[in-house]
Amino acid sequence: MADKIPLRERTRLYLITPPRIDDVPEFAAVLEGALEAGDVACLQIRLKGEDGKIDVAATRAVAEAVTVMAQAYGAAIIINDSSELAVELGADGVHIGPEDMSIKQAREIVGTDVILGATAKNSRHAAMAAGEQGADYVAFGAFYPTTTKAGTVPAELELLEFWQETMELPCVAIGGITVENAAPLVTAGADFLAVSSGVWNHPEGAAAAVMAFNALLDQLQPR
Ligand code: TZP
Ligand code: MG
Repeated sequence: MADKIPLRERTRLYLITPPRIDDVPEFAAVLEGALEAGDVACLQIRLKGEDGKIDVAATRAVAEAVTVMAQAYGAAIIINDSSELAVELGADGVHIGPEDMSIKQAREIVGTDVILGATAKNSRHAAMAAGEQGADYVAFGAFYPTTTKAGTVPAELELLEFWQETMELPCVAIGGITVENAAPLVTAGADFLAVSSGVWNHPEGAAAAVMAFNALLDQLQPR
């Protein structure tokens, strides 16, 4: 009997913090409940100030409150925007967009042991360039409308299909993802689903959302 073609690994959940966290201990407790509820690959700490730039103090406060706990559940901590802060905080990774710095520069700052993620929006060219410069994953989106980030561009499912069929580098789908609309992204080829409001604003709470996402991901046949 011919060997079966190995399937890619099951799609995993990639959490992004809510855009603002006023009560850090309360957030840490909600996060712990969510991590207890099912598999979460990582938490990206994405907190910006009024100017749209990283809120360093808030990012530091949340990282200090949740890193050890999240890592105990096997979830990596990824810092948005700042390679320097990711290094200073001993984070597992950093996520860089085109307005932050080049992926090459980011890799030089964080070294080889830190996960480096790159925003690729709806561009396979940007994603390939990021891969060549040393990114460990690329993020495509926004697949659905979102109020969490302004100025997103729409991305199509075909981008995930193309990437999964032709590239080794893992891809993350992002933008307005909920338990209800996630399935096509998984079957199209997303290795990770990056979700903010679909978890934190879930009507039954974040833990229920993580449980429901995992039930869905367990059941879907990856491409
Ligand atoms: N990048 C593209 S869409 C988005 C980011 C950071 C926001 C993701 O948040 P949500 O609430 O899951 O749409
Ligand atoms: Mg950024």
